[in-house]
Amino acid sequence: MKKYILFIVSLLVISPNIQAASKSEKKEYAERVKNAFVKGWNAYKNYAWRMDAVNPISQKSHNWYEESLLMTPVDAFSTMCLMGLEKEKKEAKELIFSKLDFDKDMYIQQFEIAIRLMGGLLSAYQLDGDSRFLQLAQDLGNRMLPVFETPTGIPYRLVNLRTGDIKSNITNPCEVGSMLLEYGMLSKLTGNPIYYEKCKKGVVETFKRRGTTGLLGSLINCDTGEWLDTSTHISGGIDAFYEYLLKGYILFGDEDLKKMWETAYNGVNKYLEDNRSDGYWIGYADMNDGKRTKTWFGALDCFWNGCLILEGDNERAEKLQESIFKMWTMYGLEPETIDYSNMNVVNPMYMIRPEAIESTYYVWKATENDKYYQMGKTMFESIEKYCQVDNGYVQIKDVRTMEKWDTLESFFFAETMKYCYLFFAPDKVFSFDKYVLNTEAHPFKNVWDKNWKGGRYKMTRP
Ligand code: DMJ
Repeated sequence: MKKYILFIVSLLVISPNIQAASKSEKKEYAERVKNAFVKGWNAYKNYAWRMDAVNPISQKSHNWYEESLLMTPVDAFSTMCLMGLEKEKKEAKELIFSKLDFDKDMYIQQFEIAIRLMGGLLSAYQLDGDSRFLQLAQDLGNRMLPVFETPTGIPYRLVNLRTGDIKSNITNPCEVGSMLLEYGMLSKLTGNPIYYEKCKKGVVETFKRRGTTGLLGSLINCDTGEWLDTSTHISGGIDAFYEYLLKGYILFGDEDLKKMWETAYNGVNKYLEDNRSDGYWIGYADMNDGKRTKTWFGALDCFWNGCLILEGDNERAEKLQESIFKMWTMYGLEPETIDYSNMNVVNPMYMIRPEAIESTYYVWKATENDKYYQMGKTMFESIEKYCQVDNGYVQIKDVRTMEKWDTLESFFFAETMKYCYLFFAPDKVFSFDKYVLNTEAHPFKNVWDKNWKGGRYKMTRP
């Protein structure tokens, strides 16, 4: 009894210190993440100002297309808002409002521009309040709408921003549906339903053509609606189609999306998950017979854990998180793709992608288990260690050698740094009760429904 009382007393004495230590640690790490973000931003400012993206080592820059669309500043802005970086916000805003112009005679990839630019502008409007962000988003939305004018309603991949001409009629589910959140937000915030309606039609038409597994293939012809590749998986090319069914339901309350999500979720659990003695993974199969075709898993696939958590499936998410962390720690940074049957590297690069960190963040928030907070810390530390150069951050060509790759994607600012920051940020900065994160981690808020119950679908805590 005496021992027990001593134990309780010691806990009472120790726990305020633990509390205080973790508070000061969080403060310190929050500052470190902000500094990392600013270091990357300074590289953009010094070597790539007015361009799309920076190459920090060679001190050069590049654009995605013939002319710049200010990819980095637009993608970075919502993170600046969450981090409270007033100086950087001012710099980005001045640049965006003086230089961003979508009246350009060039073809752009509609889906990438929607998630990064339209998503970034809509979120900037909600976080900052300046209506010029919304005007820019609407101008962009109007210029991209012609992609939906196809025989099936399944959008083409490319659109000319000035002429509205469209091309590239072979597409994948991701480029069909992974802008439903952005077009939906544009409809809600402008009061014009056309954006959501057009985009949803493409989603429904594609989903109607799903295989007997309930899942989608990898390549589809927009004119005929025929599949050209029936390989199904949750990786790049399909991934955010499913993510947006669930998040679209959470944000807009559209029951059609919920039904489609549930079909896809059941299909993944039945045909793609691989519950092995050496770990839980999600692989590839054929969309019609459900037969396993590949035992590959990669950096992009980690997004699935956010969906599992929002679905309330903590059990699967925690199992997948173990595998994700195993993949991350094999070399110190995750490879782009591995074969989980033998843990061989299929694609060795690390593009400074966010999905593994995003997954860890969702699992940590849902379970409140400190081990996931520790994983988040490890992931940030490895980016600091391997991706940092004197004047910024870069990607990695091969995680086995850590050879650097002199380029920095805009999602470093939009996502990778944002998820790192959220582990350490004060609670008031972000909450799933307030926001749904688009696939580029831009926070979207439901401001049209007073009864909205928050960003959670079922997210459960133990
Ligand atoms: C981002 O542009 C988005 O997260 C997208 O959904 C997938 N690819 C990158 C990050 O890896």
